[in-house]
Amino acid sequence: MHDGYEVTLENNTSEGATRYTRLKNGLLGCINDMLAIENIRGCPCEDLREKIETNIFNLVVVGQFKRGKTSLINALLGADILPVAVVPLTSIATIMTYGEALRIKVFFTNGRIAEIRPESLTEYVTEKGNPKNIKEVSEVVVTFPSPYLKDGVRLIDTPGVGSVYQHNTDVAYQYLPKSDAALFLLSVDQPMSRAELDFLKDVKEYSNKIFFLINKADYLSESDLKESIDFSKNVLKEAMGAEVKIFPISAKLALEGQIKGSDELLERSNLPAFSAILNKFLMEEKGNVLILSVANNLLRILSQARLELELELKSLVTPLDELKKKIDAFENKKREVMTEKQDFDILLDGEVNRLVRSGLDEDLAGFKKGLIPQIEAGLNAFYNSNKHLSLKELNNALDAYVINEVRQSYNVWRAIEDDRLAKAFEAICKRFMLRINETVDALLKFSSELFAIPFETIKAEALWTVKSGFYYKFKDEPVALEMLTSSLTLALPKFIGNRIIFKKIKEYMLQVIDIQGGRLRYDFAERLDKSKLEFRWEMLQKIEATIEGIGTAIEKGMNQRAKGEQEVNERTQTLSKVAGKLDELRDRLTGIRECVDGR
Ligand SMILES: Nc1nc2c(ncn2[C@@H]2O[C@H](COP(=O)(O)OP(=O)(O)OP(=O)(O)O)[C@@H](O)[C@H]2O)c(=O)[nH]1
Ligand SMILES: [Mg+2]
Repeated sequence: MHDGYEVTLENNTSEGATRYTRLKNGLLGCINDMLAIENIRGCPCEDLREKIETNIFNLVVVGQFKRGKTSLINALLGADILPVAVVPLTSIATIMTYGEALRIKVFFTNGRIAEIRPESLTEYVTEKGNPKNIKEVSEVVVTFPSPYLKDGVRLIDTPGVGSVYQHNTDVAYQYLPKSDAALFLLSVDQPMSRAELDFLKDVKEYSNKIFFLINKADYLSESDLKESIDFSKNVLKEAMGAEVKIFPISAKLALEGQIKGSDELLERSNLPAFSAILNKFLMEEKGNVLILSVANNLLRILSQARLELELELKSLVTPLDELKKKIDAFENKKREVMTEKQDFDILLDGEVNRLVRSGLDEDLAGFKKGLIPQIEAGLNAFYNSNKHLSLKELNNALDAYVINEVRQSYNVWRAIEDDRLAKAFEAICKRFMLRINETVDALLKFSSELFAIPFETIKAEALWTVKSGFYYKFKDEPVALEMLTSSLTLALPKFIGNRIIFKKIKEYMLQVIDIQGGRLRYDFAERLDKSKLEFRWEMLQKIEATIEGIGTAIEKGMNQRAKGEQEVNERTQTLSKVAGKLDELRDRLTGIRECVDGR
């Protein structure tokens, strides 16, 4: 199984990542040097540093049960960390992320977190060790020192869909919306099925990018493999409405190759070739965007610092009465900007409220409408197959059924809605940030013209801090919601028949759907409100910092002047040295920017 089927496979596994690391380190170096310059305010640089350091690429591995998803993750990491088996196994999502040592944390649905030993992993993430998730695990996070994860790549193993365990399928769905790419795994020993295609339809809807892999290629001869690929390719072409690439791999050979240090096995597994293409995609689609926008934002900060420096220089030499007039003009402009600032505030409030009403509320109502008949149908079937139970047992079983179904369905909806709201919120913030930047630029331009100083405005895409953007919070926190608990049993009269229980359970189902919907709505609305407040604070800070920066620069100049000619000369010299440093940093950043542009 070699190349030649779909693409010319380049053997440059780490080239993309290395280049990204180099550019990233270049930017971090610039940030450090900028922080050492007194004229530059630290905070925006620190935020940008955080942005680079916490950048994450989420890769979700999905597919039918037993296609080799977990094996693929082990192979990518080159270690036998996650349990694999011949029966449907993975039941909980596991997130692999970079860390100095192998450490495993289990997050439970009630918010508890426990660190466990690697040997015990099976007891939590597999259907066998944790049947129907009786241990109430929400997800597992494994840190591991693999170079593959070093640049912020996170690999997410999901349970296989389509097995007899419906709850496993639901878990897989929760991880799609925020993935940067989904790795959709097929296998040569199972021709593509209807269920696989149905699943693909959803993956297509929720995932930003899909890579198709056909695993266990080691089972087949080269000609059989080609036939298998051609078959899947045709089926996929129809499903996707376009030609797709399929990468044949063998997770088994790849892992063996890594463990034995055999390049030959690795080569045969075809995994290095695939991961090279995957890396290239990640770097180009996401890495470059990040590098460019951080570089531009830093250039903005530099350009503003340069202007402030020139303003100080000018106010060292401008005749006093002329300077006073200029300060008055600046004060007037400042008042104008302050009014604009208030308008922003009101508009932002309005937009976020609209998002809650016509985004969140409508989505929730729509979801509930579809959910009721769906759970009702399941409940009917469940009731019919459990009628033989004693009343008490029946009651408990129905109760548990409702709770579980409602909880799971909402979990899936929550993940999708979270992504939808975050994107909408991000769009609002971006729009506002652009306008704030324009206002800030106008103020800087005004000052530069007032003092006849050249000034370069730099357009930079809005990057607000990771802290405030809930968009980037991908399951970093345990689920903050209280989970549903059962309460039906309490309300039952003593003499009661099957039918009455069934009637009551239906009422109960509606209540539970309402309660859980209400909780999620509250959580979303509160998070949106918090995010809005943080964003607003940051946005207003930006304007105020600009006003203050200009004001302080002029003031400094005037104060130095009052001290006499020698002071003025010394200050002039210091400032021109700083100007040199600023220019040197500007050149370095422009270099980084060109490196990305001319990739
Ligand atoms: N021959 C061969 N077997 C493989 C390969 N990859 C995985 N397997 C086997 O396929 C079986 C399933 O592998 P898993 O990695 O557990 O599959 P999965 O997709 O994670 O399964 P679920 O978690 O149940 O959905 C195991 O017996 C693996 O050893 C491969 O490349 N070649
Ligand atoms: Mg698995």
